[in-house]
Amino acid sequence: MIRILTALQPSGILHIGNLFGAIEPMVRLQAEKSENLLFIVDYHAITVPQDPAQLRRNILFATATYLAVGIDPEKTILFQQSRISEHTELAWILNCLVHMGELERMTQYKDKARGKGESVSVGLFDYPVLMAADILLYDTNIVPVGEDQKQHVELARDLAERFNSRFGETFVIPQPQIRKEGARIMGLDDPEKKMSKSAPSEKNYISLMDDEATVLKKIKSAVTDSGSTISYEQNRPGLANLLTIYSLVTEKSIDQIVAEYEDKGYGDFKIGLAGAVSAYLTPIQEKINGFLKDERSLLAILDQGATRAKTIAAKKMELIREKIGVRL
Ligand code: ATP
Ligand code: LTN
Repeated sequence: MIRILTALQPSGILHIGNLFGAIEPMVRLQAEKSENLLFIVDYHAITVPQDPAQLRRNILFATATYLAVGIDPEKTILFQQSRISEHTELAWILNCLVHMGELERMTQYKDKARGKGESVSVGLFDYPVLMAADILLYDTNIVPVGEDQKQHVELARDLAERFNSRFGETFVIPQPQIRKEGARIMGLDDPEKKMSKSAPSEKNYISLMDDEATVLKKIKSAVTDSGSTISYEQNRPGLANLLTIYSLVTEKSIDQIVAEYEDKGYGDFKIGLAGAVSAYLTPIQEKINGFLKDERSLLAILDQGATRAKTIAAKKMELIREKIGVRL
């Protein structure tokens, strides 16, 4: 059986980039005959300071969001990373295989460490190793992620190969799966960089919880270019990004949307797009709020997911301990 796995940080704000790059592909994959795992990487989240009460709320919010967008906890093992201690245990073993240089090369680390000098946390540096453990522990075949995480999945592959050649066949070599459309939704205020919740301005992203007025305001202020016609071209990155979003929320092709706006300008296009985004988000928001009202059910779903994940992880960890020689 093919195993598909992905994870997201419980960072409070989830934006449409996260939704289309990472969560939606998981919803679609539920139709396949595979075993699917989706989890909330709370131990990755603490690589930057977190307020404990807020972190707790964010974990529940993330759970509610996955359910709201169509994750079915019967078809997908939905759980919290910190509940399965094997993740951090395997990370330690992989720490003893990974090279400093490999981690120093990681783009995300370089971006996040910038300006922090010597006070950058070891957790931030080690983040990709915990991620490799997340993936390898479950003999994962496919890892659907956004483009920015490809380098981390490649490290997981390298570590799996290194472990296998040193200790004998143990890990499956995982494949990253990057969706073509939506793999990289760009920032509204800066279409050269990916949409990101840690962007300096809120105008960078559309949060899943943004109301209609906010969506309209953000889209109206989105950077485009000095042209006036609506067309999809590489050298018009702002407009191309908006067209991609339009296509994702309506499931219409970009050509179809371009045809609809043939005789219209940016003003009409942006109003149309804002309406389409809100029409897409409103039912999701209602569902999220509904799930959040019933905390006990959310906790029960996470409990059930943890039990299922633990069974797989504990068995694999036994084999790993045996391979490295600590199991007597
Ligand atoms: P930050 O920018 O603060 O690091 P983020 O917004 O990139 O956070 P993550 O929690 O790092 O969010 O990513 C969660 C998932 O969403 C990952 O699989 C990532 O590849 C995907 N993702 C993030 N941003 C985008 C984007 N702009 N377009 C498509 N996918 C994205
Ligand atoms: N680093 C990823 C989250 C993540 C992940 C994983 C994704 C942690 N462990 C395992 C896929 C598989 C991120 O920030 N998006």
